[in-house]
Amino acid sequence: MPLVEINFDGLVGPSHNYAGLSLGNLASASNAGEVSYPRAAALQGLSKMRHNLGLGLAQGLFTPLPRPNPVLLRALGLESIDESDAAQRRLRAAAWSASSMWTANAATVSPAPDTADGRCHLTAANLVTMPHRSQEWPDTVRQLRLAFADSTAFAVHDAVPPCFGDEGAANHMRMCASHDAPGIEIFVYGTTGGAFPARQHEQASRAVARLHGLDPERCLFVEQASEAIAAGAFHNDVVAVANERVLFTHEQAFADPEATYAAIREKLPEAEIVVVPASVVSLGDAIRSYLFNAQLLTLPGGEMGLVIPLEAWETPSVRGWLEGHVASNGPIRKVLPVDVRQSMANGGGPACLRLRVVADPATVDPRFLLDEAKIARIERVVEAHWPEQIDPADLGAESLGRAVVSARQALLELLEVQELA
Ligand code: SUG
Repeated sequence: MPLVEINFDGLVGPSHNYAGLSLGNLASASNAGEVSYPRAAALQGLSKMRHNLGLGLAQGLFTPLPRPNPVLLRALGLESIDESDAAQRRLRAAAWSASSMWTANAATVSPAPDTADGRCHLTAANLVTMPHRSQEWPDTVRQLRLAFADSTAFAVHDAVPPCFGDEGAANHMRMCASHDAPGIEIFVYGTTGGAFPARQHEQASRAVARLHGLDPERCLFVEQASEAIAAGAFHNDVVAVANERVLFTHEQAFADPEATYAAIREKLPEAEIVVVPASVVSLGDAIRSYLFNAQLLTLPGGEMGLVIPLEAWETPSVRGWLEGHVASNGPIRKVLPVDVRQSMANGGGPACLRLRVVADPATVDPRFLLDEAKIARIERVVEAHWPEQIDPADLGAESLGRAVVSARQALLELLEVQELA
């Protein structure tokens, strides 16, 4: 079986809530304190998975991580907390976060054709910039080692040391003639100093490239525009997305756009770079609507489709640009809006919800791969066990904690992945 792109979506966990934990993520900040709907959120995610499977694409799933996280609470001395202390309540909320749903931040992936040893390499992301995300990687790496246990096909690395922040695939793009051909890998880092933290450190990107055995001649290290970070693009995948020979980007994504495009064209002459000008879609509209946090996918017929959030379709400047692009015969031939509003309200669009792995599906543990029937069975578990709603003020309630733990347990049983319990 040839190498294909498999999208591994993170299932929205039963503790999904809006605690406003992500500085620099405008959606998370503006929805802080709102009531969330974990059951509806997980069903929205599953219906995106079914949608993409229905396009004829390979689809996988990662399970939510253990929440509330007893390891974090114990390590912080917060097994019981002082309810009058806002800082303690915030740390407790971190231990309840369902943020592992955004699997674009789970790891950086270099497929086999790019690496020195001909295996697909994955490095879990340390996510150190945000406390609620920094707890993810040890559990993520366990899951990656289970899903990609075939060591003839995969190498799974621990996260790089926490002195250098790493946000995984959200700050990494791969371009190639076709998924199974050798590609160029583009690492996008930020520099600190603006109003909001730059989460990806250049040295983390360079470490990942070395660990994966990439050819330095086929790597680019590119700086993200500081205006983009200041405007709320806390990850590069909020302002740019690549697929095979196409880079789809906002004009203000990179610190030096022209030099970036030239370097890409030099390394990949067939590259097609589609730039959306700020005069047509402002950086603000791009970030609010998540136009670029889209899945740019090669459909089975060979043409490309763009899976966008409904919010993008509902933004007049964005819709106008997309309609014009499709009418002008640009490389994106189909626009496919999906409803992931519950995730969007925390800053996670369709592209955040998935980790792309180019591999032969036969080498992946089948428990992590989906078909229509399995999606239907997961939906039944979600309907029966996921809380209908969570008010962030309820985080910490014992009965809610028990419900969240047993909901995840029901999923692990269904998928027969008890090793992750
Ligand atoms: O890290 N939101 C996530 C969204 C991640 C989006 N991922 C990509 N762009 N690839 C984040 O900021 C919200 C948490 C909260 O407020 O409860 C949050 O973590």
